[in-house]
Amino acid sequence: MPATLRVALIGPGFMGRMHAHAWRTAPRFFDLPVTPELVVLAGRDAERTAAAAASYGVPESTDDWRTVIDRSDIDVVDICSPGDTHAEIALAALAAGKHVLCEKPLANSVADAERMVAAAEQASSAGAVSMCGFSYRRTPALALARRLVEDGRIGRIRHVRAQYLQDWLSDPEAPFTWRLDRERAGSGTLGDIGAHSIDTAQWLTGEDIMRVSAALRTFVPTRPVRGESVGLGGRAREDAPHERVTVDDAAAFTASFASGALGVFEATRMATGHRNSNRIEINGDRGSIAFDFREMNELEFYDAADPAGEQGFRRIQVNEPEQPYAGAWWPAGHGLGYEHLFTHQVVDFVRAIGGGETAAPTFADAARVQRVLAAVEDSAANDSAAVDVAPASIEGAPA
Ligand code: SOE
Repeated sequence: MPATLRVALIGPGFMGRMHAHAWRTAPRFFDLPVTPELVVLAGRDAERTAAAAASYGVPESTDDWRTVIDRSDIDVVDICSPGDTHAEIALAALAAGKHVLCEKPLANSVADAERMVAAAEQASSAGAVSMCGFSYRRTPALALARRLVEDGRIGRIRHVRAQYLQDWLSDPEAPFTWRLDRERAGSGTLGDIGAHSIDTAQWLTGEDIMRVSAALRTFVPTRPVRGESVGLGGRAREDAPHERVTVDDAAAFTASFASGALGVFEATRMATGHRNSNRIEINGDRGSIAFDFREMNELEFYDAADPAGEQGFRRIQVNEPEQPYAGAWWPAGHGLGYEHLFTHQVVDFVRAIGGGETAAPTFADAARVQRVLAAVEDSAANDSAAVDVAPASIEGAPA
């Protein structure tokens, strides 16, 4: 194992900035088997990418991601660009023997996701590690929830209730972005944030979603294009040209898990007042867990074995050294934030590369989320008819 792990970051936007922060921070707080080093940032626009690289502390930049794949001094390709680029970049990087961290959702289609699974399987025999960035798995409170569920503390699972609520599109004059273009984003709210809920639910319960019945809505069918036409405060001028929204603004679906547990899921960017409320509650026959990202340092836990007269949800503050990730940070009770999830993600990824632990979610896990997304879209297009989640067609097969 070399002393450093040289990283190429693709995508200079919000996620690229977040990942850059994580790559820089991880070795300063956690013991890692190898030290990551950010080498180059790739983006479509040379000037913007160079400015982002300077601001994020990345020494080099390029407007052609292909050049980083060809470089023998790059060990890791970290993909933070829009969904329509994931498959092409990941396949090229894996073929070149790089380790790949890819933002969620894994791809824009099940077919692409499964090609990525096959490529990751093949590359893994040559030592390449791949992982999908479902970052909420790295919230200490959710990692603790998983431990409790795995240890049987809530017993047999009956209900999963997941809501991911945002409101940044509730204003009909909020400008068009690539996230509203099906070609680039694959789907809308469903794939962007609903995918997080699906992954979290399957991971926490250890169960697959087998069947869904869904409805999708696009409440605002066109939006003003960004730029000149958008005036002060980010609102459109009256004469602004509009672009058609080709994805969902909101998704709602019920789900059956493998054991027969019932799920109710809701994802929206139209829930006024909710900037980023990512909630999940799971009820088992021995207890419950409940989490809301707005209180990300806390987990609610109900234990039906508590003595009569003392029962009730207890609020566990997840900043103790005994709890996942927390010991590497501040003294107990001092709290963590959104950016810590990404630092933890880098830690787990680098440890997997160092040979210690499995890199999860694997591309196969993420492809399973993709198949649930496809089933939801299928059901919504068929008047909410129940749709079975398709089994993997090529999971684990060579490319
Ligand atoms: C969308 O607004 C977004 O940035 C998602 O893309 C992220 O995955 C989520 O963590 C926060 O919201």
